[in-house]
Amino acid sequence: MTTYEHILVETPAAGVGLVRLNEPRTFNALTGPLMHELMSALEAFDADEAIGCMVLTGTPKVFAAGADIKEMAQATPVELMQKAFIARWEKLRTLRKPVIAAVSGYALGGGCELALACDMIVASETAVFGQPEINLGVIPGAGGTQRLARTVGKALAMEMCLNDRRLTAAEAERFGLVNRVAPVESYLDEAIALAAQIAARAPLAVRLAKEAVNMALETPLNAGLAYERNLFYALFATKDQKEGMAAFLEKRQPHWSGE
Ligand code: DAK
Repeated sequence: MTTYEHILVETPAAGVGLVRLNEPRTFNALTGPLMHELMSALEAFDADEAIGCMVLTGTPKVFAAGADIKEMAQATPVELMQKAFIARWEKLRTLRKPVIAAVSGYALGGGCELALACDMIVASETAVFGQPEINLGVIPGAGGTQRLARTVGKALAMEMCLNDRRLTAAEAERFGLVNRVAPVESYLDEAIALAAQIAARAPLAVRLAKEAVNMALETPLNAGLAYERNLFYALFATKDQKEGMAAFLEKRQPHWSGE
């Protein structure tokens, strides 16, 4: 397995690829080199047939405190618009397999946006979600305003982005930002267990289900329904559809081939 400087990579359960952000001294500030490694590791898992679901985590104390303020402080618009900076973040959207964020401690700024860009979030009781960019004289730039407005609604998104309102784990669960909250001792195990369950399912159906749910955020209902229907039809070309339905009728467990 490739070794990295800023992250740790492992496969803690069958079918699960785990990436840990590993710069605790700077609260996992999302530097260019760290983002480059993170995206490379996620892309490698995405391309690995043995992996069905990924988990992205930090340490129990901090998920990530945002983009590296030192790196950004003197940047010009032209530098920020340079392909590598944007492209690194955009890659997350191109992953076909699901990614679960396991968040404990601070998820601030780009750290909150990174979690929001994942498909699900399992939080520890100590998790704090916030967009404090307003304190730096800027606004979120990696999806915070858009994804928060779509998940927690306009009222709370406004408060978070305009006035640095931070959400506790319990609030994040209440407002639909996270899937579940667990004690700090077990949140990562819960995220890995959830990922293992998903990884054991029919891989193509999982990928298309992710694609269809994401499409709901991109299109009007009519177009989304048509998109979903076409993906549904397409799955009837897979061996796993035949296997899944045969297994049901024969009252046995299905054996997925991923074909
Ligand atoms: N960047 C750089 N260093 C950071 C950092 C950050 N975001 N957050 C923390 N650190 C560093 C601190 O500088 C300190 O380093 P030393 O002084 O020890 O060398 C160390 O981590 C510990 O921090 P503190 O001493 O401040 O520790 P505290 O426990 O007192 O506070 C904190 C922890 C996380 C609450 C605090 O450090 C904090 O508020 N951090 C900044 C949070 C923040 O403002 N985040 C938003 C950054 S802006 C885009 C993509 C991404 C973005 C934008 C566009 N595109 C693709 C277009 C993202 C932007 C952002 O995230």
